[in-house]
Amino acid sequence: MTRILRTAAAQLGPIARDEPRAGVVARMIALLESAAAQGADLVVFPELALTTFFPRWFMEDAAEIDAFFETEMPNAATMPLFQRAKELGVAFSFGYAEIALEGGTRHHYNTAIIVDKAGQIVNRYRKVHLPGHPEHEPWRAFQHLEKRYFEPSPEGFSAVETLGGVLAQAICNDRRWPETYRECALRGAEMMLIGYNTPRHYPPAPEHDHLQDFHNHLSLQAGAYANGMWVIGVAKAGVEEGCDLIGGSAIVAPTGEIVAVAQTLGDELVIADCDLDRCAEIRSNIFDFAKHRRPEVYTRLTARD
Ligand code: CDV
Repeated sequence: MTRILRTAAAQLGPIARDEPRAGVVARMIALLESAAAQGADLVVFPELALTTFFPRWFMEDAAEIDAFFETEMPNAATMPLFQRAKELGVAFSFGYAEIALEGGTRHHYNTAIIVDKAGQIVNRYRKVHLPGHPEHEPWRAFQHLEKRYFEPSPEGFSAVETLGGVLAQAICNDRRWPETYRECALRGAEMMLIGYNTPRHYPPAPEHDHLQDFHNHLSLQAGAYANGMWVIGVAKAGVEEGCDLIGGSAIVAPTGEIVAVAQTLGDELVIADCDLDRCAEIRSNIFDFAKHRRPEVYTRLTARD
């Protein structure tokens, strides 16, 4: 029996600061319906898919900040997406800003979930690697305040058995870290779902701005190849509130080859048939972990110093 997941990377174009969630969800449903009409099993949306990328602004007012967060999922705004996907029998994933009440304390996370074809949330991942800075840095053309608005995940990575395979999630900056893919691969993941918001301009090192698209695909392709897994990279793209976000949403095979890639910087589907059994092409060969890995000499990888 083949294990082919027809997967759609559902790239989103810019979302304005004042665009209501209902408008964004309507755009997501349009992409979902188009993907379903093309036989997709799984539709993957980007990081912080429901709102504009708000960490670009310095804010001090808690209510103003919390307005970008969701306190429950699904909620009134996203329920139409959950319902339509269930009617169509399509699984999906998306990122959002989460407020979680844990032990009587409110926590803020940059979160992504996987929802199966029956409409159940089967995986919830909170971003591990939070880039940026915690305080206002007015010298920047725009802020990147993820370290101010979010806490890093306390639980780390997870892999879930669903859709006949094993799926894992990461969020944006996580994709640049080789540890992300290896940790998930060791947990059995055969496909990584990774949404991102990546500005073309990186204020601390503007000399690398022209390399943003290259570094994006380099990271996705290297992660896929060195771990023998499918990688679905999905952008929020285009000029959002004056900030130029890269596109380049891509589906990468376990060989590291890009099999489908976005052509625009707007709402766009990138679709490919992902045969999960192809992971063995790499994992039973050059990266056969059981045969060739040497964890006993990798002692620095989990040590603090
Ligand atoms: N949303 C992100 O995590 N963006 C970061 C940038 C800005 C450093 C990224 O790695 O793409």
